[in-house]
Amino acid sequence: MIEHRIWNPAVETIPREDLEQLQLERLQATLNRVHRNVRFYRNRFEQMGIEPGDIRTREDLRKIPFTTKEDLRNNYPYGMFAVPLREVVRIHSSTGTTGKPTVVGYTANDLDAWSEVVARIMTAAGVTRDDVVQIAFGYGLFTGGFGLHYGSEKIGASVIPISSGNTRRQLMIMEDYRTTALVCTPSYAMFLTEIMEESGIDPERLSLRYGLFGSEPWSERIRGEIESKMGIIATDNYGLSEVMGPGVAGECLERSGLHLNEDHFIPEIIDPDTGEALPFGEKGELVLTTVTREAMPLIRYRTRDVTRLYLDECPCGRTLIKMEKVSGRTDDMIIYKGVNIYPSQVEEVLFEFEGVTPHYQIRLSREGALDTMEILVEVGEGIFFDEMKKQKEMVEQINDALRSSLGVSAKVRLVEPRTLERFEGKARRVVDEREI
Ligand code: DLL
Repeated sequence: MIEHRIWNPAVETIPREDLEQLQLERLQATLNRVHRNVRFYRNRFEQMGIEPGDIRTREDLRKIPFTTKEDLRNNYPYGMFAVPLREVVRIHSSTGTTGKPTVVGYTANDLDAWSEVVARIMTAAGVTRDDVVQIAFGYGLFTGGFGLHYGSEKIGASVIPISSGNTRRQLMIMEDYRTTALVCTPSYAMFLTEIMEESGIDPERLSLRYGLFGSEPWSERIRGEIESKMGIIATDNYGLSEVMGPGVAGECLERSGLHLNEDHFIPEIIDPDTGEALPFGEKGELVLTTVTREAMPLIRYRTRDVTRLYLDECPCGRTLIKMEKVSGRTDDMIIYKGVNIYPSQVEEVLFEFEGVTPHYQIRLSREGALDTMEILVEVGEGIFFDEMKKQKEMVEQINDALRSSLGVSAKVRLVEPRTLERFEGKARRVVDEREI
């Protein structure tokens, strides 16, 4: 029997009707606030001929156009703020790879709300005040470190704010300080397990019980590996800087979907191509509206993350809606010879093969007018030292499997154990060298 704990039962087990009422009230207040204080939204409402009072139901919300990352960039740095800067007590920024980053502001109340939602996901994942939590997310403009930090302190756990990197030191501290809960990206957890193996650290020597991983997509296979190599229960948690940071949703110990903190965020699922709402339960792009934020409320923000929402009777007792593990981002989609491919689809095919490690890289390049896709696959020692003939057979089998599942062929190359790059933060699986 799993023992489930709930941080804020009044909200997390709220009857759905009451929740919907609460959401609508908070939505009204948010719409009034942005209408009054954010020029971007006021202009939008005027263009559409909408007053905040016209939005009375969840369906009405669909009348309001989406907010996109582009909108945030156009209003760089503080144009989306709904309060004067003197009310803002913290500033974070999203990890933009191109162009200007997006700026995110928090009032003192926003920081309280943030700690509250993170306290919920941590409790759902098994952490209590008796735990020693090692936070190996970067501390800085990235929301991972600070977000998890204040949530952990709120529940009264002993927090080790070690930040990311310096892997051997992480392991020494993990052992000596008797860390019971590890918080980082799944990629970094994988890397830690490798260094554990290399340095002969037996998980039995550690006190670890829980791992809370997020900030990037990860498959069930990776979950299985981390759990068995570290001897822990690994849960997934989700969030994004633009709408707050970590704490938007998190798995309970059932590990069957992430409970979304709906009293703070209203989720919708849309067709990423048409922007139309999809029928409940279908997979598409997640759109979030914040209903409690003061400094930077966002209405119908397009996350670009692909998932599905559903309601079930979770044995943990939470009534909050569930979100399936995010499988990837719409903008991670590779268009190769006219075919749309997600890295997670490639991963699924690769992981079917025994001897393939969870490390791979997809490289796209252009030779003349021709696009080429090469997939580097790191294999275990057993395979690598096999005779050439066996390796060739494996390459052919992977090629066939990729062709039948994706409809395109790629050049597969097996590479030696521990040769592909490892990551302390989010992994980068695709290297696209084609000129656009
Ligand atoms: O990654 C916030 C965060 C920190 C979440 C720590 C969880 C733990 P950004 O850097 O703005 O913020 O990146 C947000 O990361 O839109 C997703 O594409 C991806 N992402 C975050 N969590 C997950 C997850 C933080 N559990 C972007 N599964 C999001 C899959 C995730 N993708």
